[in-house]
Amino acid sequence: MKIAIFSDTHIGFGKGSKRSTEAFDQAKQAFELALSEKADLILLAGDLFNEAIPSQTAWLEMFKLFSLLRKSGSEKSIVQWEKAGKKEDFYFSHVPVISIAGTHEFRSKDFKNALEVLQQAGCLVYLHAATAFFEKGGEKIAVQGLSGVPEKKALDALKMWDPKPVQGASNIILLHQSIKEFLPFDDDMIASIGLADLPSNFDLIIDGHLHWASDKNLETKQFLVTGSTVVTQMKKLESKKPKGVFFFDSVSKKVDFKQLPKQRQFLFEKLEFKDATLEQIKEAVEKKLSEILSSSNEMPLVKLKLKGSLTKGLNQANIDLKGIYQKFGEKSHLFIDSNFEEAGFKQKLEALREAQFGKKSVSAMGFDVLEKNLAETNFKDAFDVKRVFDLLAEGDIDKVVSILLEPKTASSKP
Ligand SMILES: [Mn+2]
Repeated sequence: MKIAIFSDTHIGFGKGSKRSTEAFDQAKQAFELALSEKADLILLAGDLFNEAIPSQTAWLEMFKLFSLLRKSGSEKSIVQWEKAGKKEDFYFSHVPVISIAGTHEFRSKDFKNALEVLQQAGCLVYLHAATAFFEKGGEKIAVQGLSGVPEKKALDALKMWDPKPVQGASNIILLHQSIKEFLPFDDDMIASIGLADLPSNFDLIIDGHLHWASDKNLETKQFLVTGSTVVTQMKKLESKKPKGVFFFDSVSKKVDFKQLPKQRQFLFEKLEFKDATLEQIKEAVEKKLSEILSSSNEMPLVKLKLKGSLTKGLNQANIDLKGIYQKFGEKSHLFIDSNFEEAGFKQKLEALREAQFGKKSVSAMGFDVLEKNLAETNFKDAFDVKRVFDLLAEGDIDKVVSILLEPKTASSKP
């Protein structure tokens, strides 16, 4: 079988900005590639949507993507879903799709997530600590998936889930978590799973979440990071890897990559200064931008990182680059990130690290603050913080009170 694999389409990303159609345009190309390559099955590794509660526009775009599959049609097929002894059959009249939810779709157990809605709409089969079986031409594929969970709980969730390969099938795992080896620093809040924690003896382990693609053949496992289909985080690594779709051949076990035919170019450059004046900075920035934009595609994303030291008396707040934004803003989506050394450097570093989390919603930031404050008390996981937070956000005070009053039980299964 030929299996198309992609993830992190982030439908709804860039809402209200000049880039509002980009997530859809590039996701559409990924769906079209899966169709033109005649994939027998599509696997998605989460963050289909950019928001846990997508807007009507985002829903409309998502359904447009699935109607592309419906239009192209295929023979009728069944995907069997199985979780802890429970079974259900899902019927497809287009190429079947199996997906997990990502961190962007994560909702605590009192609420339904967007993937459950897509499943009921007949678009896909949704997995969370569950397995999906698909058979075609005498071949059987077993896909086991764990949807994205908060990073610090991820290792425990993986251990509790403990998937085992199914005999007589090609075995694939779908995850949506950070992996320690792929991050520049060690922090359990950001990644608790390392490559050694991943189960062995599967034909392929697929991970969404990290937005730059990577295909690694490890001794006992083949590990594939799908990357996103749209640039959202603007990390340096994202500028090095094109966006696209992977194809897994279940017989040869080989993975192939096909690039999206038309994708927004992303250019990332670093400029380093020593005791620089404002004029020197402006001059160097202009020169660099003229140089890289002379040979770029239409309206590329450009991120410039400025670092080093400033001349005496000049500080970061005085670096006014408005004129540069005006001059180059018509030819590019320009982002200049200046991070010069000065007093309070440590706090700056901390802020930068926080920013690494990417664009967060106000409620996600609120939740982080709450978690951090609780970590400094002797609260010790007395209740499920995310669950209580979500219920409070929805105004369900009665349920919150009953959770806070109920005696603590063993932590629930993923
Ligand atoms: Mn993502």
